[in-house]
Amino acid sequence: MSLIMKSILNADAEARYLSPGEIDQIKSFSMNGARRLRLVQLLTENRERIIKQSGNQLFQKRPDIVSPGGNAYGQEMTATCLRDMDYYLRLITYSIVAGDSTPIQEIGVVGVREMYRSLGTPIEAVAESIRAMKNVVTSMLSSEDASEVNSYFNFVITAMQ
Ligand SMILES: CCC1=C(C)/C(=C/C2=NC(=C\c3[nH]c(/C=C4\NC(=O)[C@H](C)[C@H]4CC)c(C)c3CCC(=O)O)/C(CCC(=O)O)=C2C)NC1=O
Repeated sequence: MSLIMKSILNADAEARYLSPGEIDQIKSFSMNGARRLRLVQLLTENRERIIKQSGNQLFQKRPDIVSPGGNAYGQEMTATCLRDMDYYLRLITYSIVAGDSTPIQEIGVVGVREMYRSLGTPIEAVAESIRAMKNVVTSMLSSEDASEVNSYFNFVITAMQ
């Protein structure tokens, strides 16, 4: 949920106006909005390149997953693996817009261990794929922009450890 909705719901639950602290938080959130949207636009426009490059990094680091017996072995499974990476990049763009990790948490993290266990997918390799995307994205951004975006990549990586 966005900071604005959260503040409104909290205030309304107590039938009060927004507090000065809440207004300050919403102010900095709004002032930062153009930057967040610019980042989302950049990631969205470059998603194919980001997935391709980070997929290559992953498969170089973990050749076992695309070798016979590996979970992403074969064209179809490799494509599904890249699709999962694209899912996570998409969820990260939602969280950048919202300025909040809740979208990733609710759509991509809750139950993820059980899901990958049941698919026979090594979750540490999925975490490695997120790390590869983080590296590729970081190389495209200023350090200030990278730190905003990296917190969400880190959130996913930590949840998979
Ligand atoms: C948006 C939230 C969301 C997520 C996260 C998601 C993941 C997801 N990944 C799946 C499969 C899969 N996921 C992978 C991914 C990988 N295998 C590896 O070895 C690599 C480490 C990794 C790529 C980085 C593979 C290979 C499959 C197919 C497994 C199979 O069919 O046996 C499946 C099973 C159904 C399907 O094939 O679509 C789901 C539900 N679905 C969702 O809706």
